[in-house]
Amino acid sequence: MPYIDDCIQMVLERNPGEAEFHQAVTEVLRSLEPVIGRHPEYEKAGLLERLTEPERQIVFRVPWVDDEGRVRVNRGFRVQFNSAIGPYKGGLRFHPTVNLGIIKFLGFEQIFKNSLTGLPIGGGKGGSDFDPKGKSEGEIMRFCQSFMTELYRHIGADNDVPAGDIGVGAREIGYMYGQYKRIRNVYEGVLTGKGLTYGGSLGRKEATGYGLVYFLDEMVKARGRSIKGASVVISGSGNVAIYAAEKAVQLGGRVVAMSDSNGYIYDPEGIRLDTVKQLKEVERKRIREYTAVHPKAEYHEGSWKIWQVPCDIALPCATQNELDGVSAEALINNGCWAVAEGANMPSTPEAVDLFLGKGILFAPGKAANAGGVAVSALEMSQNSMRYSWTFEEVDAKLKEIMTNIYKRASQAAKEYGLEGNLVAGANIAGFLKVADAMMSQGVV
Ligand code: NDP
Ligand code: 2IT
Repeated sequence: MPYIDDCIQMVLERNPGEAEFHQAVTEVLRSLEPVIGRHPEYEKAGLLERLTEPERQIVFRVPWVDDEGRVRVNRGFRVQFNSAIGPYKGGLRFHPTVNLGIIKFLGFEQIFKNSLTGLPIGGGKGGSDFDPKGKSEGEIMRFCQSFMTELYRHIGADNDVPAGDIGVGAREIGYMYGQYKRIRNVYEGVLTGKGLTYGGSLGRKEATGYGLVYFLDEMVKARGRSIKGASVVISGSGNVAIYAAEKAVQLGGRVVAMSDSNGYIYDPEGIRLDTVKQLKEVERKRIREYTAVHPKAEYHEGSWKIWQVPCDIALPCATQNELDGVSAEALINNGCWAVAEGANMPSTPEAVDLFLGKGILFAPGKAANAGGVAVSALEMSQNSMRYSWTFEEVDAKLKEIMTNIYKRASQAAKEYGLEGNLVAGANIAGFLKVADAMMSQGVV
């Protein structure tokens, strides 16, 4: 379709060198062809040109002093991508691979994900190329304070509400929240994923992983299958991976492998999550240490090799493009029948094509990992009300939201003649709400 081809071409030319952003935009725009076919008015309104250009991009210097007294300089980012349906909302990522293209891909995905939740949140993302690994508590705190000393002027409870992502958890959110409050002298829900003593929501820590498995459960049930008795491989051992594993086990699955960026552990009897939590959440150690506690388990170098472990269900929960065509083939040949993405864009386009082509049940990240941002939106609601819900109340809402996302995505796929294709369904369903809001609000 010429309009879509032209828009993709324009994005590639205007954003040179931003491979992940190109990848995310190309996937979404291609899947919108049937929608644009039915809505010629979108072209006249320049809707896709506006949707692919962030409303605002902020890049800033983050100077801080390390424990040796040396001055270090990192780069900070906040991309406020789309506010058609609500204040910008999306995480902050601290990882050495962060650059503007990565933040733009994540911010772009966030628009559709947030729309799918049914809650009033726009799309944004931010972060820094700061590497938290090997830094002292003091260095982490000083970095977070410096980061917020610039970011505070661009965000606010009704304007832009960041949260965590890779390398940003409750500890970093706490330091950033403290600094925001100190500078602005207001006590407001400007960040989500906060600690429970200062405005955090019960269930936020678990939300992305639990939500992923609630979505997976809906998807497999619709095909008459079950998580019960299934072997599950989960990449990563961070926030998303740990709570995906916990919920998968609660629903009768057996998690046999988990990883970090160095390698993976394999425990055919089922990975002991209490050990993983202790190693990762408390001691901040490498996953290989697991075998010191459980000598019968194996450790293998090379995180990507985790996809060679035979399993029924694969849950990529580490990072973008961690599962390529070769890994997808290995999974399929070993009998894997369902894949649900906890990470953002973990499967390469080749891998996605293979899964869809071979009839593997496939849940794309922007639908399946939306539970985290959904509970973030519930945290915003609780902060506005100055009230908090119980864990059970939040969990029940999360489950309902994930079920509704599954319904929306599968319904949209069906409506546009792509039954069973949740990639297209999620993109279309997420897009339609944002498109309608943008059309109503005029050329802005
Ligand atoms: P964490 O920082 O808690 O954990 C990240 C995990 O992924 C770690 O085990 C890390 O290993 C591994 N990892 C990171 N980068 C790489 C890499 N380049 N190669 C291999 N492994 C890597 O982050 P989260 O669990 O919060 O985030 C994981 C994914 O989920 C990300 O894609 C994020 O965008 C997405 N996501 C997160 C949400 C949330 O609420 N937190 C919500 C929705 C999506 P190591 O320790 O070795 O770096
Ligand atoms: O990718 C994501 O959805 C997140 N990192 C969570 C964002 C949020 O605002 O909770």
